[in-house]
Amino acid sequence: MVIVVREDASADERAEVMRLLSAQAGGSASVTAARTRAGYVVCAPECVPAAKLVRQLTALRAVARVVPAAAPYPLASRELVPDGTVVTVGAVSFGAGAPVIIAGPCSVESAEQIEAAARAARDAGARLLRGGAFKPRTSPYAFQGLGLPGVELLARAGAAAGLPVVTEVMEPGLVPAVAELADVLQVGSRNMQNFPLLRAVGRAGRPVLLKRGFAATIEEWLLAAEYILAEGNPDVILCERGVRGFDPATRNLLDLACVPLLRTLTHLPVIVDPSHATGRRDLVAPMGVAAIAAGADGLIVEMHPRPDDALSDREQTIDPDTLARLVRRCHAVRAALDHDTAGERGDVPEELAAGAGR
Ligand SMILES: [Mn+2]
Repeated sequence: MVIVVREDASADERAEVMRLLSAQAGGSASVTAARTRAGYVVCAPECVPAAKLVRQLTALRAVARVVPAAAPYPLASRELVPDGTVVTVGAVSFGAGAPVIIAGPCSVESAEQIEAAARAARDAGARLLRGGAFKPRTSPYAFQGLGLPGVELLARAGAAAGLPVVTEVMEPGLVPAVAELADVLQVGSRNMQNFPLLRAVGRAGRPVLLKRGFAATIEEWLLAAEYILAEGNPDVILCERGVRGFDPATRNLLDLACVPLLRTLTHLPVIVDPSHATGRRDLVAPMGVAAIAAGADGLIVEMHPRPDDALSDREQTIDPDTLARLVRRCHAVRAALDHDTAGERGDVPEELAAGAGR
């Protein structure tokens, strides 16, 4: 369960809530406090919200609300923030309705390349620029990325094009340096359960894009998000990027069912990466559109000014024209869905109401 504490509660009053819950949890260290979207909360995942305990808690002046969140990830659970969380990056909002497309190359390769990619991404309608500088490559002999100088090139190219930037960080020790330059910190699929890294990005003061581990269950993924939230960082965006399947025809198996499922389990925004999920550039746009149709809040897509020259992941990298078409289609799909939802609310647009009788 989670207890939302009144903003004006004193330190003593907060301590009283902690004491009561710790006693219930058998003195367990699992009772923690964190600042969240719902306010200051005390989180006691092992406490059962029995009637007597709820009565004792609600009698305390400090307690604003008792949330009986039964999920093992109470801070990420939908119950805590029923309306959903909107994560804001500069002028861009994830989870506010309009799909947000993030685009850019797999890797930052040079100043010229990332600047051209930034302009192409902006002109195609993307709202954030991606680019990897620390690359978790399967082989130690594959291109490993430019490191911090690469993040600097990315930040400069993003600023010149007017786009915030997102990049992966792999080591807890590098989080502060990358957070100085990047607007969003990405935790990659291979690092989803790197717990020291999750704690470090939880303290970094930047929104975090948390990719799903390629063999992670939804619950493991949400528990990884919980690590970040428990450190006091409320700005987590989940990113489905495919899980390992049995068929090498596609690089991974894109789990689109997780998008509407997550909507019921968590208040966090969800985006989809159709590039790593499919591994094939001809599948990126169709599956990107499908992700928006499934209710995703956005996409992250690999795009390169000259895809065939890309130093990494060129098979799944689309060109600027394909990106522009994809962005247009995503907005068209979302508009069509919104139109239909208006019908569900009873306010059917006149031209459709007239047509419905025919
Ligand atoms: Mn890549």
